[in-house]
Amino acid sequence: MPKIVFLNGPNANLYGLDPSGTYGSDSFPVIEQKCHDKAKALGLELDFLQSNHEGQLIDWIQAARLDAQGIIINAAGLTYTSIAILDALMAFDGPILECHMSNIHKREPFRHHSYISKVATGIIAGLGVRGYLLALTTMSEMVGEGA
Ligand code: DHK
Repeated sequence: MPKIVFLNGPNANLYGLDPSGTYGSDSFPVIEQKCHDKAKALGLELDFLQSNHEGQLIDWIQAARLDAQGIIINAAGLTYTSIAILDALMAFDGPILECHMSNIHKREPFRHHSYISKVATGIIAGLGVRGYLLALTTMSEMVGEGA
């Protein structure tokens, strides 16, 4: 069964609690459950992880080199600042999908440049939790037999 690591960066644990509704109304545990349900239906093993700490995210990316076939990542605010996360991702061999709940290109200019995009196989933004599920479906095709 292919293993996918789905990484969520700082403040993702607050999704659904933001009164502006930028990240939808689903709480982070609900999003996590939806992703696990989808992964199960697709026959994927899923590590769905969240940290507010850059180093922890880097450790998980490095660990993924050993036993994961793909990475999906929403590095949240670190998307725009972290060359260290970019470097860690560059050392990963499989497909990498960059995901954002919101359409970052519709938002403030400082959200328009992503370091992750330099290494991402593809990018999904603005589709909320649907984008996460789409990323899992796409990843399943990418890592599947004969993909
Ligand atoms: C999530 C965040 O927390 C922001 O820092 C990013 C991203 C956008 C999202 O849309 O999922 O700018």
